[in-house]
Amino acid sequence: MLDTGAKVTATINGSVLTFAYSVAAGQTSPDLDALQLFVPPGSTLRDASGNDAILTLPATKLASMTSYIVNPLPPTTVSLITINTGQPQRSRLTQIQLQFAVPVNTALLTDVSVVRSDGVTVRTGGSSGRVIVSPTMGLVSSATLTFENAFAAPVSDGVEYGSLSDGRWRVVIPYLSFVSLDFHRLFGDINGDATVDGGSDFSAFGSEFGLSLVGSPFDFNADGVIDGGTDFAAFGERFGQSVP
Ligand SMILES: [Ca+2]
Ligand SMILES: [Ca+2]
Repeated sequence: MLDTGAKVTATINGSVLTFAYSVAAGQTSPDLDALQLFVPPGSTLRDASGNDAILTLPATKLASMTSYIVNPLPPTTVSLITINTGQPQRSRLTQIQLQFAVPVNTALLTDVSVVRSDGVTVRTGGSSGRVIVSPTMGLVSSATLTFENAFAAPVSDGVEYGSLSDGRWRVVIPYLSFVSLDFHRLFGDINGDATVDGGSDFSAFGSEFGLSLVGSPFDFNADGVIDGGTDFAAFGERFGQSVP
């Protein structure tokens, strides 16, 4: 099994195993690698003394010995980035959608990072804040990024209750040669002008205060209620402030 998703069949000639790999449509790899060796069920592979073949991959991997690039994606692959499904609010930043100019195998999007201007990084497989790419596999024309913390922790430097934390961020995907423009998150900023102000933001908060609302941008701790303890306190802390 290769990292393009291809399964390669070996042919045996005496003591030599030969693998032939033909690139199929949609297969890409920034550095071709072998992920797994296996013998099909019902088959055996033994040496002349009857010992089963060792099916662990050598420590020196294919990718570290060679640099075969399969169908490199153009740097223009990401054609559009949409934050919060296009809503202006940056009070809770819970979703980023990427559109692709050519189909992308999302199983290969293992290096997606969202990086804050001070260096805090939320990444796929991160040990603290994590990016979740959806769908997890398949050739697609768009993918959605959401955020969580390792071990189901509610808060980390980068992710608070499913939203990126306050600050200026950018999406970085080396595999697609992509770095986005900056965008911000500031809890309380309902009109997306990077300030929590008395006009639109405060009056919008007031109109939801005390209500039970699923997915409200004013629900700081995402518990379904806009309350005085957590949510209003978080709003008050930021009142009059701007994203640097
Ligand atoms: Ca505002
Ligand atoms: Ca709440």
